Amino acid sequence: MRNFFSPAQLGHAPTRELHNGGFTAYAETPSRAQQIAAAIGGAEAPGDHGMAAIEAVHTADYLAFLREAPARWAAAGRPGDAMGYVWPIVGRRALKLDRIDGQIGRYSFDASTPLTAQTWDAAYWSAQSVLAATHAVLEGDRAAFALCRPPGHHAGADYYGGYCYLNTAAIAAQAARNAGVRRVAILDIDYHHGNGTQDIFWERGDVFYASLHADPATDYPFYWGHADEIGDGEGRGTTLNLPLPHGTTRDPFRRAQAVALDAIAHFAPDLLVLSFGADTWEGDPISHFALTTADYAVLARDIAACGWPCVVAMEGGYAIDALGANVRSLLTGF
Ligand code: OKP
Ligand code: ZN
Repeated sequence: MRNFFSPAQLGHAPTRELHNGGFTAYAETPSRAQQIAAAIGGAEAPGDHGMAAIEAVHTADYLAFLREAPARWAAAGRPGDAMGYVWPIVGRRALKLDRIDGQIGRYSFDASTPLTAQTWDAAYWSAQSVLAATHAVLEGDRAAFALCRPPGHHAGADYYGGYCYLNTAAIAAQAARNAGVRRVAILDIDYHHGNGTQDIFWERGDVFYASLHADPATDYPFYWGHADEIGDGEGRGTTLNLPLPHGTTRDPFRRAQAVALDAIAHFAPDLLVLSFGADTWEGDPISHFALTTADYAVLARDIAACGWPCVVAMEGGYAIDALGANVRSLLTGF
């Protein structure tokens, strides 16, 4: 199985995040990607497919903001990483504000996702990695792995959050659609709900989104991922949320995944995008499921047995020392 990663993805290295009332060291570190690359025996550098596939998912004003915000933050005399501190509540007027803090509030949803001078390049190449994997699958490979970092599934069409800036799974799914693939399913097995992916395809009947995740009643991102969220309009019924309790082990996780795979089979996709997070692992420092390293191979075999061509996009996983082995286990299952 080919895998893709660009060293430019390592440049993004925020120093800290706001969490539970205080600043903590940033959990989504460059070393995550280095550990994975080493464990899977290296990765191919992706080619540059340019902006079109990114612009097919994200709005032009949001992309301009992402590229320009760090320089504007510095110009405002601020030290360190760009971070927000005020957000509009749902239903406020869509004001066009010039002040950098107002814009950060407009284009993000949390305080755990700073912008640095290297963020745009890293996110851009994370997207190029998933596009390279998508093209490998479109050209006939059964599966390909994109070592996406920063991750993507919390980023919406015009917002960032949850360590995510560009939604790599959505970029892959939309690129496949634009290349002529009729129906695409996204299965998200990261510990957290992929609110950005859900929002992007909320009213889309051609892209199915299914997610297994910690119950948003207890876990980030709180405001999305509840079982009654099923999509709307043409997308009504093409979103499936399966929240799971703390302590979830392999068998209940595997049963929930089987429910998702059944729903996806009923949808009959021509291609699958797997948003894979290893933060469901038993020792993850910010999560509360209890999967083992060997379990990932079992889950991957269940997915591969469905027979859909599959693009795997890396999402979370914060137990650095176990991350490589966990990703290797998943890829072995394919
Ligand atoms: C991103 B992905 C813990 C803060 C938790 C952010 C969670 C983002 C998860 N230091 N808040 O889905 O793995
Ligand atoms: Zn996660």
